Amino acid sequence: MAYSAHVDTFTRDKLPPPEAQPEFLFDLPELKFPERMNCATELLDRHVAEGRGGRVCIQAPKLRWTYADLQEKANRIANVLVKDLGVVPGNRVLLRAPNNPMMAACWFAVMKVGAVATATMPLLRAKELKHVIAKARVTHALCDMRLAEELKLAAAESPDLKHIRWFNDASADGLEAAMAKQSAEFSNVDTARDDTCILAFTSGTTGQPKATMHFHRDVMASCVCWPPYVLRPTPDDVFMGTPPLAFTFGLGGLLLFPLHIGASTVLLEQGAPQDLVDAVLNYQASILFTAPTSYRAIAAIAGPLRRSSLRKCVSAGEALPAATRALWKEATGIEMIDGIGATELMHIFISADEKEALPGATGKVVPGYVACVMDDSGRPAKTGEIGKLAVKGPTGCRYLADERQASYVKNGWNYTGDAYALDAEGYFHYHSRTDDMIISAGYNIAGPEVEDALLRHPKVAECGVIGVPDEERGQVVKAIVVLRPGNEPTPEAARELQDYVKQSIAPYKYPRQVEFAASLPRTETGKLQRFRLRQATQGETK
Ligand code: 3UK
Repeated sequence: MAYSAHVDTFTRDKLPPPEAQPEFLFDLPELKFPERMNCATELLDRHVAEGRGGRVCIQAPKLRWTYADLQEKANRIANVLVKDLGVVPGNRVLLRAPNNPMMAACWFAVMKVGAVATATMPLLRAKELKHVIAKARVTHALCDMRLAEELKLAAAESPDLKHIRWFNDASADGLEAAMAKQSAEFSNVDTARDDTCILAFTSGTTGQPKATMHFHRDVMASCVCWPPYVLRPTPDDVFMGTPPLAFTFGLGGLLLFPLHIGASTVLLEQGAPQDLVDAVLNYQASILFTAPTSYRAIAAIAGPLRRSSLRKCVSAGEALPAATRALWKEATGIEMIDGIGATELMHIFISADEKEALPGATGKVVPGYVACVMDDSGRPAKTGEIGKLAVKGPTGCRYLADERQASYVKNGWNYTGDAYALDAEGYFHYHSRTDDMIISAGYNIAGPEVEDALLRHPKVAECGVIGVPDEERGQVVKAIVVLRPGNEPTPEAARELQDYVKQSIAPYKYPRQVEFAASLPRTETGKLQRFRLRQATQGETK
């Protein structure tokens, strides 16, 4: 067996068998990694070693850390993990905090000791945390004191989790006090490029969340594909955004990519629209990462961002409606960078920069990856034909001991579960999740297309479109609409929206049912939970 630094071999033992794994591609010269590498050395220590220790690395309210500061914190935490808590390489360390500098320092400490970071979404409750702890066989946890309650409940029922340290905690037994007693030096564990270093749980809109496994080389691969080829940041950029660090969209965009290039990042615990606008201006942020709905909400108050420091805006997590792209451009003058990524593939693999952006399309395949739209028999579909998106590249799906591996990976391809069409220019056009396609009276209708039409109506703040069972047509299109303030949810308003859709797209796609709601159910990562909209409909008495 190849070299591994893991003493605790749990993650290696739980890898899917080779034949169930996707094919990995390392054609780009930047992807020829050495056999041994530790991503913390590459992303953090390298900058200090090369004389950039004095550059700003992380900012947060009332705080500014240089690269040398972050290295010192991470080293002290690494020493606490090894010397006080007995962590050995390969152990799973749960991390739990809002996006803040200590969370980032803890993440690097886990990399440095050769352990496996298992970051959890701040909103998870004890029951969900218990599942994560059991599935990942978590032995240690570092947790922001303000999120202690649910973790304490989960820990009480999790015999494997024996050591917890709380941070952002001034008490004598808090992590900060323990750090003060430790050395600021640490020699990173010499991990193998294919030692697992993170377990990222999928948001799990249905069924139990799956744990995806990523190696040190996957972390680095995510830094050398999409960022330099599509985002093209510079060391003077200031990164900012809302996705949690526990979500690989946030981990990459707000921690890995800025550090890889020696730029700086602003970590914010609050991501409401006004917080973000204020923060962009206060910190002179130049690159923003958030989800489509958030851009839509910010657009209403984005006036001050026009001609500000902001120059690049990245949208991911769900499809970017052309209507939202247009709204943002009108408000700020900035053409957004859309990109589809997945927890299974670590980060973005189809995208277009601000110059290549094509409204309504996600973009082209990112260098390092290949992508294909497959028909039902697993052969490439014809140009323009809707099929299943399949992807291969330097990263790919490895579920930890999960039989659902076989439905994500087939014949070496990663099937993301999205219905796409590829045009003659190489642009990939998103239609819907494959299991969300609405079939009404024999027509295939993609909810997001109807949503895009509705979002163009001035009364519509947000909407979700689903198929609901119908005796005559199989399914009918139903829209759940959140109106902008000042508009009444009347039958006339519903008719107005229906007529509006009929005039902008093929009339058979119009929502035969329109329901008004005060808000829509979304995941912590900004995804619309269509299954909850469908459940709500099934619960109704007709
Ligand atoms: C959907 C999109 C259309 C799509 C993610 C960037 O979202 C991320 O990961 P998840 O595992 O979800 C993956 C699924 O989300 N999706 C994401 N982005 C887009 N659909 N256009 C988009 N731009 O269904 C995909 O299969 O939560 C995104 C980086 C890292 C990520 N983990």
